[in-house]
Amino acid sequence: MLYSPPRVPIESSIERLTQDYAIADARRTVRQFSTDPIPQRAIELALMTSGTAPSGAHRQPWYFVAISDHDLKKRIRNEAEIEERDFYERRAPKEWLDALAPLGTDFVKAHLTDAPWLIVVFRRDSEPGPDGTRLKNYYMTESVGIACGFLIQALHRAGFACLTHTPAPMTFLREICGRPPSEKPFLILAVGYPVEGCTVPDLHRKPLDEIAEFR
Ligand code: IYR
Repeated sequence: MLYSPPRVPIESSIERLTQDYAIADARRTVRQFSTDPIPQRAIELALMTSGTAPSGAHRQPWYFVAISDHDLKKRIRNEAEIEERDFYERRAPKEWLDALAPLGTDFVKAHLTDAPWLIVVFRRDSEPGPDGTRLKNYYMTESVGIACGFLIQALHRAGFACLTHTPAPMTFLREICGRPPSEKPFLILAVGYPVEGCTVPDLHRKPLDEIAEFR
């Protein structure tokens, strides 16, 4: 199939990239969410954008369970806090706890019930093939990671905040969401508006010359 999008004049490309960078640079991960609702249509549209990500052999190895039901969110919070308490109080090495100290995180995960939406992202190891066979997927982690990047940017551009949360282990999510063993929980994305008076750490982003070089 022919693909020939119109060529964008280079000055327009630079202008768009400059504007896009300013928008992206204004994004901050938020840990304190308002309970104000967001309509399902907004989440549907962001997920459609996420689903345009490139993937290994175009197998699209992602699946999203978007949850606004309070009881389900509460179950996820309860299970996550059990794991997180164990992490903070027993499993985490001192070096890791020191790295987290500036973020001020602990095992209490209020965002899991405050945020109007939790998007649980699953990584699919295989797809149904012909006659009951299974087709193996490829580069699942890379593909799902890219899809999550698309999703986070789409939500940010729409004016929503989010928090990527990866309780470990996350297997309880498969059961709560009723997903099959061929899917692995990848992350939980809490989505909403920052609570009034929300604060974020005063962070520094590495400048270009620390993250890239040109030869
Ligand atoms: N999953 C834990 C710990 C945690 C780990 C990293 I790396 C972070 O950037 C933030 C938290 C938690 O959610 O608290």
